[in-house]
Amino acid sequence: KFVSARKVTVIRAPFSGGQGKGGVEDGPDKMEEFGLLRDIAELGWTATVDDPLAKFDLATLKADPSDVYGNCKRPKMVSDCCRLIFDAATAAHENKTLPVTVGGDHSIGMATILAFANAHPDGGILWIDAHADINTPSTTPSGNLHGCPVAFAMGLEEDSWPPHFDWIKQVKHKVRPDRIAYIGLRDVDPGEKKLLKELGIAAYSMYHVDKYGINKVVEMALQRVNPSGNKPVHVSYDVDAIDPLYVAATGTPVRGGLSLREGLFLVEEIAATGNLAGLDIVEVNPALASTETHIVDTVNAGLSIARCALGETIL
Ligand code: NNH
Ligand code: MN
Ligand code: MN
Ligand code: MN
Repeated sequence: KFVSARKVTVIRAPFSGGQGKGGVEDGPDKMEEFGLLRDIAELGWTATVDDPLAKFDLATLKADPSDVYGNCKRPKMVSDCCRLIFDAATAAHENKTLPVTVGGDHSIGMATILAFANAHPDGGILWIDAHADINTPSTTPSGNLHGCPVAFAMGLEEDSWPPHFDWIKQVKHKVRPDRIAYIGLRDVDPGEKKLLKELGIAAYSMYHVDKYGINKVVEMALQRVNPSGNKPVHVSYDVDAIDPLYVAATGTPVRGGLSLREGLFLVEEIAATGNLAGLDIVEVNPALASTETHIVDTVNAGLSIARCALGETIL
């Protein structure tokens, strides 16, 4: 419908400047090593790979101590990289392909959901995460921009932004608060709670998953962001939404998360609507594993998310 002829654009985002830990930049390599492109082809999709950050020396950029603004860490690096990912995702939407952006940390979500909203102003976004990632430069407790992408894509509290992000102010269609819903939340900062309430954003935490079950939660979330049921949907999937039992190799694990099946079910359910028009898989950090099994489990969970999104079913 929104994607023609089963075409995927894999956007590589080996980016770690949105947070302090090393290793998350190896996410795309590991996902490819474990068979991402093979899996995509086996499901009958044709993939083109885009590597918008290839021209940057990311390690040197990350090490630049002058790239700070107030409490925000690496605003120039995050902005420059996000701008290229925004362009890559925008091109993917224009070409009617399905952008599958592989991180990297979640700061790149500001680029992918902004590109999606700008290309599909009536589309809906599901943010699957233990965290709400809606801190602004004035509320962020850490200064890590991977905790802020939703706020940037919505244009919240623009006066507090580092000037590097001025380009976002020129983007015509921002993410609207009534077109995004969260699933999996269990670690939300005080400033974020306030924003979620004030803006009336649909947020389904682990409490709601326990209370209603994942099936009902997905149904309610889709009803909020895509009430007509016929608009495109973007899924921004932070693998830390899934419990660290299954996804240990990630930067900010929080216990009490989605089971692996709940985490895959929700993507299976969205795929079944035929409305999926964008996907991010982020925060796979192979360096944070304490055993080889952690790496295998985490990367395979990321691959399973991709396969379910592209229509794989058990039977
Ligand atoms: N909320 C915290 C912050 O803003 C943690 C964000 N970490 C994430 N987000 N992994 O998904 O720093
Ligand atoms: Mn599109
Ligand atoms: Mn996140
Ligand atoms: Mn998270």
